[in-house]
Amino acid sequence: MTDNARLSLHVPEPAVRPGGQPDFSNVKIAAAGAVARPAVDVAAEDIRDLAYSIIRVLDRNGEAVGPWAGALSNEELLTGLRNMMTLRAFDARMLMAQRQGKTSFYMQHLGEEAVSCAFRKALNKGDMNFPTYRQAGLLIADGYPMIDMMNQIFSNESDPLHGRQLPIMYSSKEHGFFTISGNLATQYVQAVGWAMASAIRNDSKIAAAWIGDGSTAESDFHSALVFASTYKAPVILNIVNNQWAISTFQGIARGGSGTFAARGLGFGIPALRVDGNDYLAVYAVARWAAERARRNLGPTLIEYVTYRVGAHSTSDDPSAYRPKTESEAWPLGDPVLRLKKHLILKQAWSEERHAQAEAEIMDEVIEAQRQAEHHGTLHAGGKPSVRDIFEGVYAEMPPHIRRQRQKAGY
Ligand SMILES: Cc1ncc(C[n+]2csc(CCOP(=O)(O)OP(=O)(O)O)c2C)c(N)n1
Ligand SMILES: [Mg+2]
Repeated sequence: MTDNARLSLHVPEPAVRPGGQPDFSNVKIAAAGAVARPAVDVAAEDIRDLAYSIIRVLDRNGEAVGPWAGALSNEELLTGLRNMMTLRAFDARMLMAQRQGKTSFYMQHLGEEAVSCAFRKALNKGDMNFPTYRQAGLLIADGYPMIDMMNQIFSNESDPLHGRQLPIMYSSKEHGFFTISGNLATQYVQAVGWAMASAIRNDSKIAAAWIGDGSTAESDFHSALVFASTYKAPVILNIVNNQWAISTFQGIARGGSGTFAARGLGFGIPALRVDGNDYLAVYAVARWAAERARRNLGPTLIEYVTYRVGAHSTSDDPSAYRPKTESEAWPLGDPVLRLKKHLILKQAWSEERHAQAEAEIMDEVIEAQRQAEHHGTLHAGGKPSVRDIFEGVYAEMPPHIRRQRQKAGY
């Protein structure tokens, strides 16, 4: 007979709680330029280390260094900076609009702007994103009109989705932005299925799946990886690790795995970790993965290491579960300030031009908001017709819905 241990569950705990000193000593950060850039047809097992390191291009001085640097011109970087600044200004105005009761709900991207803005650049027209609620940068960077986003947020008479979706759950086939599903992780199975369909048709279009750190605990995440790896689907599997899932810290969903990227290795999927606050690194890695998919080399898993600076949503108060100063201690800095510093160093930008651009962008956002509000907000002005509830959902309307429609008088 052996002595049995007293059993107990291991429940991971964040390093600090409100009132404590923020501590990110657990986040091991590689020096910018230190991680190799393998050929796109590399085998997953030959780049295992890339799932545990962090690919970075911008160093502390704002210089772009190493094998992942040099992929973008100054002009492209200036556009990238403008996109991120636009997303930030858009967020600030919509957060305020929610506080003013013009919409019931909003979710911002503060600190995570580089992920979606830089990623969009790696895709072509016709490729399809399956995004969550924290990738509006995909739309902004693709030139989707802000007024249409606002009309959707206000659920007004010009809402492109006619009030049938929650605020911020945008949809645009033309801009490669699949209708956002509130049920997290469904994006993964849908994206892999879409990519498989593209390959079955011998098409050239690729898909991108999006998920947050917390949502990787959903079984859909794992099912999607089985199909993606078995059939070598042309898909980019994105995990945005912003350290938090509402009030749950990333350690809960990560479990015993060293990193989220490392989850890909068990499936034989090449997996990379990238500095999510580094516009240049995000773009370089996304393009690498897109090239693999386009060359029919199969899926790539990318973990973006970033930090959710703001609240989860307008219904959340992070001071209840993390130190107030935690975002200031985040070691990877701010994506807008880092790209700005880089462009100033290259003499392609200046403090004055930045301040001027900030003012111009805010004017554009305010003007779009003025026009959107003209079409109505949550409690004022034009609304979608009740008839719209019944349209565009079923190819053939079931009898019970038809009866409801008749009862409603439409
Ligand atoms: C399947 C499912 N379970 C639970 C929720 C409720 N929920 C909404 S957001 C969220 C946290 C998600 O965190 P994460 O995946 O890290 O994404 P983040 O919000 O940090 O971008 C949860 C649990 C949901 N929307 N869908
Ligand atoms: Mg998260």
